[in-house]
Amino acid sequence: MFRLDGKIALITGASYGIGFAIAKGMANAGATIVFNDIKQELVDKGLEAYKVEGIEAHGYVCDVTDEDAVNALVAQIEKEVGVIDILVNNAGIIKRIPMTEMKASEFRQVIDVDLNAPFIVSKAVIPSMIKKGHGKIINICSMMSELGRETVSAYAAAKGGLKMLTRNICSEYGEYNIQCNGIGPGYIATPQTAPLREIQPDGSRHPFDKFICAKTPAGRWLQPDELAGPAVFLASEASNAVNGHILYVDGGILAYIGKQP
Ligand code: NAP
Ligand code: GCO
Repeated sequence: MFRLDGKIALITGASYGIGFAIAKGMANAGATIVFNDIKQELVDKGLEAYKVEGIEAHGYVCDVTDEDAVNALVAQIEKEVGVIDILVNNAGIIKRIPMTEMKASEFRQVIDVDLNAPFIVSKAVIPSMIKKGHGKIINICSMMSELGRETVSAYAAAKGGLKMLTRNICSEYGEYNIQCNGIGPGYIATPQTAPLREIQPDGSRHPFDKFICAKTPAGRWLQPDELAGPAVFLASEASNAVNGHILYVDGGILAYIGKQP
């Protein structure tokens, strides 16, 4: 029941990072992998990286915030690959700026990629999922779907909204055998969090690196590949009765007060 053979999975923003790791896991479970990125050079790099893993992926250039481009992408995928069975709304950005110093345009940009785009892409794939009689949508949420912290106001607002968009897609389309769930990763070692792990000029660890390790019961950053199993579960028949759920894959951060300094 955990296999994805015969299923077509679109993972947005999956040339590298969490999307790439989730795509690898889904490919190993039998899915056909389709991904997009904003730049052709990144799509090409991604195709190479999938090939190294023995995965013949399908890559497309598409900005997920552009509704016309997304609708054209889904039509092209349906023509060239087939109807999308599994959608992972993974593409995302973050801007770490104190709120009172953040421009409204910067706030809007984060909301556009992290919240508006999952709406746009989900809206584009749901009609064919309804026709096909099933579908799986997985939204990549965050610790910031539940918690705030300094400098990430736009990101937290977007990821909090994404949690409720997940629940609303579940509510509105569950009757068509479409399950929409979220994955809430903890702190994962990817390019997006690299600035939080930079070695300081004096050779010491970044204060945030030490902070996160104290907040994670296992005392470490998580790896992208640790998200693959939960994603395969939510993409498979094994989760057909799971809907509107945010599965936190955080190593226990949300359960833990943190190690005493
Ligand atoms: P990442 O390394 O920054 O990768 C993000 C990917 O999304 C990149 O391939 C990026 O492409 C793509 N992307 C950004 N804007 C796009 C757009 N408008 N259209 C298409 N693709 C776009 O991030 P990550 O750490 O893998 O995170 C992936 C997802 O997990 C994000 O939604 C993030 O918020 C979430 N998340 C991350 C963590 C973590 O600790 N890393 C934890 C919780 C949740 P470009 O390179 O061209 O920009
Ligand atoms: C940050 C980090 C986090 C992670 C992730 C945690 O600046 O706090 O980037 O937001 O990306 O979302 O779940």
